[in-house]
Amino acid sequence: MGLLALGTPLPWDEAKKHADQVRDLGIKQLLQIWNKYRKNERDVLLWGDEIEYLVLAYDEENKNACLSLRQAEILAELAKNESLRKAGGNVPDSKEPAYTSEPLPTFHPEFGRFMLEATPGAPFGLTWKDLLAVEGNMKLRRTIAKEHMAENEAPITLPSFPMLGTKGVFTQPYYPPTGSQSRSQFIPDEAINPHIRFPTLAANITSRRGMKVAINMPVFCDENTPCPFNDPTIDYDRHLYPEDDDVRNGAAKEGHIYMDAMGFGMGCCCLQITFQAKNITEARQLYDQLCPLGPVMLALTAASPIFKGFLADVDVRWNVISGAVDDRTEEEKGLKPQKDNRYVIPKSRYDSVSTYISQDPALRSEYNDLDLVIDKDIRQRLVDNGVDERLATHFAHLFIRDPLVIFQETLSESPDDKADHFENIQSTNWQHMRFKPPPPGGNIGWRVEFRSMEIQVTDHENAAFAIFIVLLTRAILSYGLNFYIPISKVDENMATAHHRDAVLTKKFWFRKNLFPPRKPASNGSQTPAPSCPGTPPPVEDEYTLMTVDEIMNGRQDEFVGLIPLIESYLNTVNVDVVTRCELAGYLSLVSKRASGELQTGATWIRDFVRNHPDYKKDSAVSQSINYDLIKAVEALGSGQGREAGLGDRLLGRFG
Ligand code: GSH
Repeated sequence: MGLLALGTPLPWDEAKKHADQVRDLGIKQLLQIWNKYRKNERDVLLWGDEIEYLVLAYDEENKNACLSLRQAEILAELAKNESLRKAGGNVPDSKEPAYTSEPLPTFHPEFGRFMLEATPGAPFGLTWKDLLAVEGNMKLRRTIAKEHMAENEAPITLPSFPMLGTKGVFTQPYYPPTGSQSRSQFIPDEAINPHIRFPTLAANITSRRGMKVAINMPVFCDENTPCPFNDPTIDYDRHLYPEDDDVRNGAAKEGHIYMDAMGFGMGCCCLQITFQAKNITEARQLYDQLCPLGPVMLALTAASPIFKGFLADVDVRWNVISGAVDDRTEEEKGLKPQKDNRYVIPKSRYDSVSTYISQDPALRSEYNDLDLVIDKDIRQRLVDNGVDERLATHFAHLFIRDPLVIFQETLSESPDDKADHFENIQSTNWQHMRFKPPPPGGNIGWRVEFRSMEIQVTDHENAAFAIFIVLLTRAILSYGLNFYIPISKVDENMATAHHRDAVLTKKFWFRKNLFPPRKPASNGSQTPAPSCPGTPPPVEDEYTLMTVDEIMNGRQDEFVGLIPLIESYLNTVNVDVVTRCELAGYLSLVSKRASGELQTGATWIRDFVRNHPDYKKDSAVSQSINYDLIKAVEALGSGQGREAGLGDRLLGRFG
């Protein structure tokens, strides 16, 4: 989350009148960036991670683990200490230890007023020293966050808070579930970050789509779960807002956990990795090559089996967020004939990527096999101004969306040397990869963000997945690896990743041969090497269904596996023994998650609930189960409980 602009936000009825103007200014800004930075060259690949936390508040008297709504106060405390340190002063009356790592991590707000986000403070490089510093830096972030919280508060890294939206008390302080911004039956507006961007986003999504968001996740049917399952927490008789009619008009589906607010989605936490490439070409290559990995890594990092107090029949957060910010109208969803809207749009704003963008000859046109909805005028304008067709198409696709939050003041300011209008559309296209042009005026390059992974309970796991992705990018660039499959298959994989225990029970489309064709011998002979392709094989022959185990660990002689591939990359570079051992530990965690030797967070949490003495085998997660679960999650996150065997199945006995 970057800097949050301030101003007077327009309600949807006003904002929509300025949508074309914002798009126009946004493209103008994009073209300025393109002209200024497209030839940028840098040598160093930099990267950084973002960790999102839930802030807990325990009510020990009632044995209740709640969400603390003190985000603003905690951030203010953090900022106070940070600025004092930057000024070189001591922190008076502070129990703050002298941190040795510089620069210090930085903390940011997120959508939930119960969330924090932390970044390393400065990007990591690619030295082994930097790679090995990742886990320590993540631990430091957790420690610093904890030190700026009240005694009964703690940061935890869990993608979704199990009790969010339940009937009991799940926030501190408590607020009844009302509020004109979300109009939710379950989550009070007070649980949203009060910065005006967030309530406005929530309200304008509802206004734009013409009803509240409706998120239905399948319930996990246990022995005593009522069947058919009708979510018992829905109040069909509430008459506070016109949107209360939604449930009377069938918004809640049988057999599903029903959620009705943006907070259910954007209140979830993830682990994101951003890479700065050496130039735009490399950024486009990384964007494409990491794209097919998105769903696989979602399944492998699955850690969200509970929503609104019920065990779900899914393990991941993705579709909850997708539904939580789906601002499409009935017309755009193709449910009504087109009258007021311009397009039928197959996906939510938060969804999987729909088009590859690289200029790599390995990108066959058959891979971009979705019927992409684009703004043709915008594409033409970009092409007329020198942007190549592929990139122009990518942005023309993002720009089919309306800007959701427009600050009145920005409409009359000069758009030059800024990116606010461009970012208005770009950063509310929450796809599983993001291609990020350099912000004007700074020294940041072309970046790519990998966004699908779920946050993990411990920093060891978070570091393992971050390091895995970083090493994979190294292998991709150094071997020129090719992960392309038709992008429609990536969509299919995204749906597959949601299945309970997909990591062990499902198969994902994946490319069979990752290596580029061998180049003709450079001995002057004109005869191509035998493997040099003439006519490429049919695209369908290039990919097949594989388990996550096969993708990660390999399949006999047929498929090399990503971890052996990374290992062979490490064999080609100069790594000292100690570093190699440490890296092996991280890779081993990823490998064992894929093989099932270790559990995903989702399976571990599900087992914890199902084995709890208070669990009635009816899918319901009670306050007492939640309390014990959260205590265990917090203990693991802060490095405790291992000697008692807590988390062995998640991390391994000696992990
Ligand atoms: N927490 C989300 C997840 O689990 O995938 C990702 C974070 C996110 O997308 N946050 C929203 C946002 O707009 C908050 S409304 N972030 C800024 C951005 O995407 O540029």
